[in-house]
Amino acid sequence: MSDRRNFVKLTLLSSAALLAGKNVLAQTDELKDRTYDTKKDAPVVISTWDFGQEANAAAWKLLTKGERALDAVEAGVKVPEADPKNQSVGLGGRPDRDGHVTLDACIMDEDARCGAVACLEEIVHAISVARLVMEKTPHVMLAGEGAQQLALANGMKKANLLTAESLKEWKEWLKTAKYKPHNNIENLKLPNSRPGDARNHDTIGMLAMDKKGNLSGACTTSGMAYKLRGRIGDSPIIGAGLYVDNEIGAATSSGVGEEVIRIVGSHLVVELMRRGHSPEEACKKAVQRIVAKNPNMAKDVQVGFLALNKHGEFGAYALQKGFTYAVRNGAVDTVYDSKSLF
Ligand code: SD4
Repeated sequence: MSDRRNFVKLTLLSSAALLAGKNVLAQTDELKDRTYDTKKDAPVVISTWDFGQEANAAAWKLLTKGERALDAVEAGVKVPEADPKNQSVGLGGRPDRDGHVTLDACIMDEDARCGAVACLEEIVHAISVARLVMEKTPHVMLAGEGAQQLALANGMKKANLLTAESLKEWKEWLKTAKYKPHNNIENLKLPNSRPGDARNHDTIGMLAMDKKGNLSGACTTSGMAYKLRGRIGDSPIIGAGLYVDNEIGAATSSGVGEEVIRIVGSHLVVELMRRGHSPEEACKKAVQRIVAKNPNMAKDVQVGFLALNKHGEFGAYALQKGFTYAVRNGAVDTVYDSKSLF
């Protein structure tokens, strides 16, 4: 009996010790991980591609007035969404193979609140619908008709997103109807690349830190040109196309979404920053992860990651040459070339 009592006591004690040990470990890990807790360069806004510079300007106006990063990123990405000449975001986006322009977008704030829309049609500002999902529904993501209903119920208007230019290109594409999502770099001649598929995707992902040091992000796209009807990429998927952790940093991606989803890319980049990597190192490691998973494919597609940490430091890395990103802070208003693996 007493043996049994001792055994029970010992078991309880060791479980308690183990539990305590576990907690101590978890806490230590957590403390060690929290590298970033200051805001050196706020405000700052960064976004993917050259056209991010114009979007940054809109975000910058709000950031310098002391507005929330969330408002800034929404206002910022609305610029390319409304630009009919930008054929990869919002109005004027290239359609799917059946001729429908379908939009994917997501938004995330400093409290890890987030909203997303996928396969949204006939609404220019997918990002604002994503924000509606975040703020007006108990959900994180709405797709298709339901997303459009939410937009219409909140006063947004339907619009034809297929511009004459995108329609013309699509008709041209139909002649061969070959889906080859190689690369988004016009001047890069990959072995299998052909006119028309070289520049078929250019999402805008934007990350900002406001004067209070709070982070938010937004990502919006018409997705891969001539995709299958119903195809959803990484851009509306929290963790893949965008992730924000206000204690550490934020990340976003552009390129072939399937490859980003496979490694939950943006979340991975943020977690790598949590482990102490600089934004550029974190992006590079995420790109390397893509290659490790599929070395043959990786040579033929483009993926770029962009990251901002809680110090206001930023960085990017891509699979292929040609990925650019725009930065606006107190010191610069510039477009940078990202480093790349290949
Ligand atoms: C997608 N990631 O739908 C998007 C497309 C993109 O540069 O970013 N293109 O897969």
